[in-house]
Amino acid sequence: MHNRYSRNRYTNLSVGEFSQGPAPWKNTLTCRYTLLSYDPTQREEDAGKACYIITGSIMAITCHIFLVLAIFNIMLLPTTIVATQYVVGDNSGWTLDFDYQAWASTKAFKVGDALVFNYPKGIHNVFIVNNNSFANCVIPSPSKAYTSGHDVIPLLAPGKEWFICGVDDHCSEFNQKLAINVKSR
Ligand SMILES: [Cu+2]
Repeated sequence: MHNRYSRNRYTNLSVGEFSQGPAPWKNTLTCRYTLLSYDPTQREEDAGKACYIITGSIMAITCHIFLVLAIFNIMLLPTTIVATQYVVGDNSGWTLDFDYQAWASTKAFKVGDALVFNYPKGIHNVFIVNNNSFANCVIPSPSKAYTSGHDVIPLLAPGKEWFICGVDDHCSEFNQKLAINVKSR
């Protein structure tokens, strides 16, 4: 704020928005001519003083609104972008003979969420596959496997996502596969 009525109160704020906004002298000039055209007997000097006060008040109120909005935004932010990490199979983790479709049916996956596959490293792995590979348990190239035992896979786009274990016949014989539907936020 460059306005002399608000400068003292807002100089200490370091928030960027507060140093911007319309030039106060423009508001004041417009205000002065408006006042003079309503009351031609009013002296230019008095109109100017009145307008400095009016413009100053408007700017001060605007600053307050910006400040309140900024604080409100900061408070709101964590609730609007919060993402959920879903531990696949909960305490059972990523394992054999678990009904992952039943598990998934109770969840509402959204873009920005993530799946966490927990399993003993070396015993299982995770592949992101397409619909056909999911249905027929087609194992992709080993280089595409997640193998850490604690694989956090972000859900980046809305739509269907398919996951299978690529170890031995875990997918085909032990149903170690998961299909989910990701909704946009
Ligand atoms: Cu497995």
